[in-house]
Amino acid sequence: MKILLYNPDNGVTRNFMPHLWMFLLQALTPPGHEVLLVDGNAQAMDEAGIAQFVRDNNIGLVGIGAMTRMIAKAYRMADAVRAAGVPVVMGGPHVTEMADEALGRDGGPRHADAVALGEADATWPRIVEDAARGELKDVYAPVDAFGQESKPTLKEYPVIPWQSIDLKQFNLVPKAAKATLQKIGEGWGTFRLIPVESGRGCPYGCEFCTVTGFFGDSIRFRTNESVVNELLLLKARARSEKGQMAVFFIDDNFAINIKRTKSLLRDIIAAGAQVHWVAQISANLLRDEELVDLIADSGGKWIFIGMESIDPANLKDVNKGFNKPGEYGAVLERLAQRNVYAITSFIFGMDNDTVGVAERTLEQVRTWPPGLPIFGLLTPLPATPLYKRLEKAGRLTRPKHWQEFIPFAMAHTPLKMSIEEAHAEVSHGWDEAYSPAALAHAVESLNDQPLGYRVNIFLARLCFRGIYFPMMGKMAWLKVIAQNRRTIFKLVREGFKAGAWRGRPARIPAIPLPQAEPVVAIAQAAGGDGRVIAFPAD
Ligand code: B12
Ligand code: SF4
Repeated sequence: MKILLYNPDNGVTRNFMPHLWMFLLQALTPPGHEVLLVDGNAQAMDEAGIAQFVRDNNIGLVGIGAMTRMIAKAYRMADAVRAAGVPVVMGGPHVTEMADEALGRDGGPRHADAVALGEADATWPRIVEDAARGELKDVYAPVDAFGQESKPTLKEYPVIPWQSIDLKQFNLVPKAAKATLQKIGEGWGTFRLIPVESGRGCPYGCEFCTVTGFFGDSIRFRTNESVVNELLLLKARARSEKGQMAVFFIDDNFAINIKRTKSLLRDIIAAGAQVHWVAQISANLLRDEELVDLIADSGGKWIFIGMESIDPANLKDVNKGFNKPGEYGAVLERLAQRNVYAITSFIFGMDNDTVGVAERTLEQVRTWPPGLPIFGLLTPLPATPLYKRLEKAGRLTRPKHWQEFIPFAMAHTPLKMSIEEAHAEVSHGWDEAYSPAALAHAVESLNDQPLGYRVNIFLARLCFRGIYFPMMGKMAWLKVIAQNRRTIFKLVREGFKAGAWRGRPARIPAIPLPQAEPVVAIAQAAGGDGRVIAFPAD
C-alpha cells in the first residue's frame, strides 16, 4: 500500500524545518508499504491538489498530523482526500484532545476515518496493517495489556534513515544558488535544519502548555548512543551532498535532567558528532556554568527560552513561578560569554498585564545581550488547565478559536486590558524589537566580536522579522533591505577590511564560526525564496 503523510501549512509562514512525526512514522512503517511525505509549508498544496496527488500516486491511506492552529486546514484537506475515496487517519496534539470533533461525534461533520491518540509510535504499525486490510477502527489508543495508557520508553528508538530519505523539499538554499554554493568550503549546496528528539515529557505543567498533558510528566530519554549515531548520520548526509546540516533538539526542556544532558553533550563531543544546534531550555536550568560550557563546546548556537513575562505575578498565575525575571539578564550574559545567544519568548495578554507591557518588556530586553525576542498572545489551547480555567470563568470569547484560525488574535479577554489593547502590545513588541534602529543596535553591541558574529545576528534578526512582518515576496525583501541599508553598508564595508572575518572572538570561544561565504549563503537561503523562521512560545 502507498501511504501519504501530510502536514498542513500554517498559513502564516513557510516553515524552515520539517516535522519529526513524519520521519518517525515513516521509519516505523512495517515493511511492504511505501511512504511519501508532503509538508505543506515546504510544498504548498490545496484541497484540489491533495485529491489529485492521492489519485495520481494511487495512495491507499493518508495520515495527517496538525497542531491546533493548523487544524482547520487539516480538516479541509482530510475532507478532500475522503471525497476522493481514500481513508484518512489523523494524529497529533489537537485531535488527541478533540477526537470527537475529528470523528464527527460532536454534531459537526466527520473529517477522519480514524484518530490516533497520543504518541503513536506503537499504534502506527497496527493502523497501517488495519488500513491495508480495509479494517480501520475509529480510535487507536496506546494502551498496554491491562488497558492502561502506555508511553514508549524511547530506549528502542527507530533509526531514521537520514542517509536515504528524500529531503529535496526541505533545502533552504534556493535552487539557483545551489551549484555555486556547493563549491564553497566544504559545500553549502544544501542547508537544512533537522528536528531531532533526545527525550520526551516535561514535569513543569505550565498552565497554557499542552506538553505535560500530552507527553506526561515522566521524562523519557533515548540512549546517548542513539542520539550520537543520528547526528553522525546527519553529518555524513550533509558531507555527501556538499551541504550543511543544523539540528533543532525539539525536546521541550533539553536540560530537564542536567546530569543526563551533560553526559549526552560530552558523548557528542567525544564522538566528533558536533553540529550547530538549537534547543529549548528553561532559564532556571541555565544557572549551571559547566552545562553552558558543554552547550557551547558541543555546537549549541541558539537557546530558546520561554521567559513569557517579566512580571512574577503573571508567571505565578500560569504556574511558571520557577522563572525568575531577576536572573534573566545574568543567564543571557552567561550564554553570550560563550557566544551562544537566545531566542527569548514573551506572552502578552496575561491576567496581570496592563497597557505598556510591551514597552516595559523591551526596556529590559535592551539591557540584555542581543538575541531574538518573540512576542505572542496567551492562547487557551484545548484541554490545557488555562482553557479549563477560562471556560469555567466564562471568559472565552471564541471557545472554538481553531475552527476559524486568526493569527495573533486572542480568544479570551484579559483582566486588565482589552483584547484590542493586547493586540496592540504584540504589534508594538515586534515593531520596536525589529526596527532598523534595533537591528543596528544589536549589531553594534557585538562590535568587539569578529564580523561573522555581527552578520549572523543581523541575518537572524532579519529572518525572524518574518514571523510577524510579511516577507514572502521580492518587493517585501527589497523594502527590508532599503530600511536597513545603513547597517548593511557598514557590514559590507567592514567585510572588505583584511582579517575582519577571522578575528578571534573576544569572549570565551565556542566552536569555529562559519566563514564569510557560508553566512552569505544562509542569507540567500533565508531570503532568496522568502522562507522565514518561526519558533514556539515554549
Ligand atoms: C518543534 C516544535 C515546533 C516547530 C514547528 C514544528 C516542526 N517543524 O517541527 C516550531 C519551532 C516552528 C514550532 C512553532 C509553534 N509551536 Co510548536 N512545538 C514543537 C515541539 C517542541 C516539538 C514537536 C515534535 O516534533 N514533537 C515530537 C514528535 C515525535 O511528537 P508529535 O509531533 O506530537 O508526534 C507524535 C504524536 O503526536 C503522533 N502524531 C503526530 N502527528 C501524527 C499524524 C498521524 C497521522 C499519526 C497517526 C500520529 C501522529 O505520533 C507522533 C509519534 O508519537 C512541540 C512540543 C512537543 N514536545 O511535541 C511544540 C508544539 C507542537 N507547538 C505548539 C505551539 C503552540 C506552537 C506555536 C503555535 C507557538 C506560538 N505561540 O507561536 C508555533 C506555531 C508555529 C507555526 N507558525 O505554525 C504546541 C501545540 C499545541 C497544540 N494543541 O496545537 C506544542 C505541543 C507545544 C506546547 N507548548 O503546547 N513548534
Ligand atoms: S511551557 Fe515549557 S516548561 Fe512549561 S510545561 Fe510546557 S514544555 Fe514544560
